[in-house]
Amino acid sequence: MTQLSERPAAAQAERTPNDAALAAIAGVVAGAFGLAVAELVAALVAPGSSTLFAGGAAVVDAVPGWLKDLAVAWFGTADKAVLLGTMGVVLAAGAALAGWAELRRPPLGSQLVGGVGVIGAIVAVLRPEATPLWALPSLVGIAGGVVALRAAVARLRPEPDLRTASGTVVDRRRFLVATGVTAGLAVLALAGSRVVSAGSAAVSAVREKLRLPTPQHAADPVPAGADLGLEDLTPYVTPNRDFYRIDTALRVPQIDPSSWSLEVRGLVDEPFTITWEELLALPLEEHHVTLACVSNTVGGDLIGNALWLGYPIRALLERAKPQAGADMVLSRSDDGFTAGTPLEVLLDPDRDSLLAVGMNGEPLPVEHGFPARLVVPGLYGYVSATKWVTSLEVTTFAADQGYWTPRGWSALGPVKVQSRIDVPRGSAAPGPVTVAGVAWAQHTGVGAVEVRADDGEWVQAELADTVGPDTWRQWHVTIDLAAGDHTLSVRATDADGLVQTDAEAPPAPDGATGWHTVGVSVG
Ligand SMILES: Nc1nc2c(c(=O)[nH]1)N[C@H]1C(S)=C(S)[C@@H](COP(=O)(O)O)O[C@H]1N2
Ligand SMILES: [Mo]
Repeated sequence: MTQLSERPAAAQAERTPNDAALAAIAGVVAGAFGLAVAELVAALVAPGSSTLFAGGAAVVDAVPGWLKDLAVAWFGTADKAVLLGTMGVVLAAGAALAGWAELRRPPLGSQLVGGVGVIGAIVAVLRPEATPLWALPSLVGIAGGVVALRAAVARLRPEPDLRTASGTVVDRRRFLVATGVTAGLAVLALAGSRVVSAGSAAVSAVREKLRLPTPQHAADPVPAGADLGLEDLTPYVTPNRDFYRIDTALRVPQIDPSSWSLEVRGLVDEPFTITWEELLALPLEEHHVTLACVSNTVGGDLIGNALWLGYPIRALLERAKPQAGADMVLSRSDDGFTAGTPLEVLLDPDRDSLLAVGMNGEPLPVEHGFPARLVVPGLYGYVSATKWVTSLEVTTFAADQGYWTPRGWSALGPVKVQSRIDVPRGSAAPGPVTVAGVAWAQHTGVGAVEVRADDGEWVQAELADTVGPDTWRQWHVTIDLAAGDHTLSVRATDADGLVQTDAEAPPAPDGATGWHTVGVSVG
């Protein structure tokens, strides 16, 4: 009896709110274990087939254009981290709920885990590059998650208390051990998946060792006057590490060049496939081209200028002999992304469209499309700049569309004339103030840039040199500013005389317009 008064068995047997919290924790740990198991299986099947990444990629694809814009506007290129973080929070909340449900209404928690896993399997199998095997990671993950959940929650069920023979007791110590072991196994599974998918390290190593051939046709040298070298002014050539990155790939495709090839097919008389070796043996060219993203807002930085090494897309298409009636080339990436580019643009002998393998003197960085991507002067990236490209299909705009077109973006995406003020940033001393920035109108070229303070007269800026119309141009001008707060505006005119409009338009569906303005406090 003394024992009973010390440890009332009846009270022990009751499911306290405490046990509900423990069940929720068990749910989160079991969920993490299931996802880690899925990662491990995915590392063996295909990197993209993991529940997390297939799910994330499906979310990315389902996102409408305006939401993509908003995400880029709010989080910039951290949008992927934000997406994965949000998914993590939602999944953790769901897993906690599953733990609680498994305790209160078994087997509801197991069913929840199974349901989420089945959705993961379906979504994975529906990925553009998927095979039926892609269901495996989620299915094995369900098994792992359910076993772990049931094992942990079973420990929260009252058992006969051996000490009293009559009452029951919940042994929380055994629960903690079971949960701890599951958490440990989850970490092990995750580490294992990282070891198995060390392929990414392998591809980086291959890239490091790679020596690209010298171009048959070298780029025109950058004139000394192309870069004004002003502090805070964007450099004329963007270093690779600073080059903006925009793509739908949550996991950067890892492609060993020895297994890469490009297929040219569709409405052509002579389809063919070219290997990496064959590509590098062709006469390569180097050109400076400024690449811009259609999602760039006025004054934004989703734009960069690089020296690209590659083979003319025109020559590849001519070899395949496009048929009459074709008007579009649908380029496809290893990860399923597609871009629809006018055939006419790619065949234009005056436009240096490249199947690029090099960027600023080195192989393409893995996140910029290694081993090969497209670069087309004058078009936004979403309709032209396919990274990790594996096929060019000659087709028609009537029959096919690129990735972003059904998501609210225009089928055609010529770059609009734009300009940006980089200097001054925020404040200046009274008197003559240097105002400087960049302007672009790829493939047409920039003809003039004007700046004004407040509602004053437009003042002509001096244009820096450039290698040609396919890159942006720096500009600068000195303006007298009195003490006080001022607003500086800039507008460019392209080489055809088209003046940049002040009408403000958002990025969707075919590129933002409006003048870039900055505030300066002088004093
Ligand atoms: N495979 C693939 N290629 C892609 C994309 C993508 O999502 N996937 N995005 C395009 C877009 S919208 C842009 S603006 C450019 C950006 O190229 P960068 O990341 O090298 O700057 O890549 C293009 N190529
Ligand atoms: Mo883009």
